[in-house]
Amino acid sequence: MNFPKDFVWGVAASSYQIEGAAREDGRGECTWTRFSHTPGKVKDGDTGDVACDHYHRYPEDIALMRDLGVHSYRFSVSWPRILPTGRGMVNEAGLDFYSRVVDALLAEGIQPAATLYHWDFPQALEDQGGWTNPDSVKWFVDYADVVTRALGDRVKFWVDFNEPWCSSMLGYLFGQHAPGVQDAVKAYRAAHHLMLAHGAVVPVIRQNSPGAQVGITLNPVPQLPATSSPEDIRLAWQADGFANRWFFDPVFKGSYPMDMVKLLGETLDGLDLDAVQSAAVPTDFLGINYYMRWLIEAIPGRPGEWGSTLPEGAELTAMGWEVYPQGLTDMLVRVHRETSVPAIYVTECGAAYPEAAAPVNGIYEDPKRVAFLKGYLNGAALAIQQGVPLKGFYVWSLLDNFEWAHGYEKRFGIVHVDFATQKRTLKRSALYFKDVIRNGAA
Ligand code: GCO
Repeated sequence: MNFPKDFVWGVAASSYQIEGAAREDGRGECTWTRFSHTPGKVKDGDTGDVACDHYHRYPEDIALMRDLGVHSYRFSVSWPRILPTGRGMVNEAGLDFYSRVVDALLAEGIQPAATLYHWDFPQALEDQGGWTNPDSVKWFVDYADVVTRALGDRVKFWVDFNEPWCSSMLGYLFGQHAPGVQDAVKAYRAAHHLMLAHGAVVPVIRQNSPGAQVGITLNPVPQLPATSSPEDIRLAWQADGFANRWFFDPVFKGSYPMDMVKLLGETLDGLDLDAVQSAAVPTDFLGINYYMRWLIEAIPGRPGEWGSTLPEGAELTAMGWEVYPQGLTDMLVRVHRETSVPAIYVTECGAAYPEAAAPVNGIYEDPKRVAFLKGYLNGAALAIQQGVPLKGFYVWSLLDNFEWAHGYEKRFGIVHVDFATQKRTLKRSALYFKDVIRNGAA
């Protein structure tokens, strides 16, 4: 399948997952530092203290990107590296780091694509309620102002938030992510403030970075009924409200889905739901992170409750996520149909598989990841054929890295990292992606 000539091929990563240097050059504590150092929260007690040591090794990593021929690198900025206590004093050393990364990318002809928030929230502000505090909107905008003033002359592609569903629901409802809270009221407060912050920050970024493309990255997950029973169909729509519409509707319609507002009832007490109108600020693009679909089924004996299941014989990644590329095509088509956004980028897509035993002739063989990427790239190409304005595709991830609560066990990289030595070794999938970029075809 061929891609348009000007299609943007990229790789993606995020600050906490790769940088390490958790206590260097004045970086403040983030919620993930606190969370990962709390026993029992992360597999094997892993932390992002060192991670891929990208903070020191970024020249080597950018050289890898250049050798693969990638056009763009999506990275994120660590808020507490810039503002150690979340607000107030600016840590110039933190800004300098990102400035050096941006310059090094540009020197190789690689376009920087910066995400302002990919989950490493300043602990000092979490101590004041984090995203559940209405002041978080202003905290975030002030931080974003500092970053976009410093880098906005050279970075021309900005994502404000990465996956607000994860920040709010994994962080404050399920507690699987930092800050590890389990409280529905807090989760919906956090989600609300994330939406308000999106609306408030877009004009600030535009002002500081003239001519830049500005957007948000959401992680829609298709919610399909596991059977044709009316109850499964009804619950699948509810799951869609929870996972997708609760974020898509604010961003594109300026309102919350009424069916969900009714269902959530007093969980939303005290929130000014109408204020979410401000979230429907025009953006230049929408970023989609795509990994999986859910098949929704009623839970027997627990009326109104649903769970997700897998189809018989499903092929799974190491995360237990089903390999189903058609889901990407369908979701891109749906998002294009239901929103007026002029451009869409897949800002993340990729897969974890177990580490291959040892490299052969200097390459780790990862045939499943190659097949995964081929499948999803073809899924993306099919969406373009159906009229979706898909402009680029970022593979998650360049390097094996800190996979949140799974620690280092789950490897998403197209480049292998030996975490004992920090040695980088190509996997076959990196060479496959290099060919895709060179040929403009998957
Ligand atoms: C995400 C996450 C990434 C994960 C990836 C694989 O944006 O979902 O940003 O940080 O590592 O999704 O789970």
